[in-house]
Amino acid sequence: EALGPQEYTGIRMEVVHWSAATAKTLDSIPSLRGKKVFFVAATLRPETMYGQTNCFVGSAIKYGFFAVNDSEVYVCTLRAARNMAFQGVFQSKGQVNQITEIDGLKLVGTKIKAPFAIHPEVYVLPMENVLATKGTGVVTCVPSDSPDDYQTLLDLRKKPEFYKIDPSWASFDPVPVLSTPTYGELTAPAVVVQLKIQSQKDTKQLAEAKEIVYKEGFYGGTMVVGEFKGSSVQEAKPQVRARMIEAGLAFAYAE
Ligand code: A2H
Repeated sequence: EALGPQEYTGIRMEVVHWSAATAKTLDSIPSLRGKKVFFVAATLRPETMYGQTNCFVGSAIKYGFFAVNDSEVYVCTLRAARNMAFQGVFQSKGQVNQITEIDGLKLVGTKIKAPFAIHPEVYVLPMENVLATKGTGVVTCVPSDSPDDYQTLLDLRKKPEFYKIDPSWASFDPVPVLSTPTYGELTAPAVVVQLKIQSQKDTKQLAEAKEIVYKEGFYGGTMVVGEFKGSSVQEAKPQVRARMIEAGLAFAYAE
């Protein structure tokens, strides 16, 4: 774990269409009518957002709906909302205004916008290793550059009934975002194969894969998409982050 504060980027992923289970629950909450609702994903890799294929939540995690101002609502853990309140993210300074709470499992199947992504709208899916104690409890899935994300996507495709998902929700393929000297354009899938990882339960090998992929990408990677195509990942990272924030698609979030 890092010693200093982690500087995340909070990605605002607007809901396009609710899962049936959530739509039913939200129907009875008049204060949500006409509001824009956003899942907020916390990422350390804003430059990879071009490659989102899904968004992950933890099935057993509780998610709150928090009023940002008169027109917007954020979906994340209560823990993250408290941090956001301290960081001035909400209009009601320092205060958390929770409208309702819902189980992660029910959110699965919701369709949301994926800012900057080649796939502009993606689905919310379950991931077993989402921690309630880190970030917002919402994770963007970037299978090209995150071994955890890639393996989870493979698991979901292999066993859609077990995970209670419609196979079409996991049908977007990894999108090349950056090229690395050793592995080419799909670094995470290559390393998952190299380390013979079989499932998202292989947490030890996945931690090793994450280390390899991160080092390759951050120190040797070159962007292959977006405004900073051709730039090194190190150069692109703060610039993509700034662009997303300028466009109102993201905000700074630390913990
Ligand atoms: B990263 P750190 Cl492409 N539970 O974003 C589990 N994982 C979480 C999480 C939670 N509650 N909240 C955030 N994360 C993930 C992109 C990415 C990330 C890529 C490559 C590596 C990578 C797309 N997923 O992270 O423990 C998020 O995934 C590798 C470290 O604070 C976030 O950044 O270092 C990262 O873990 C934060 O983990």
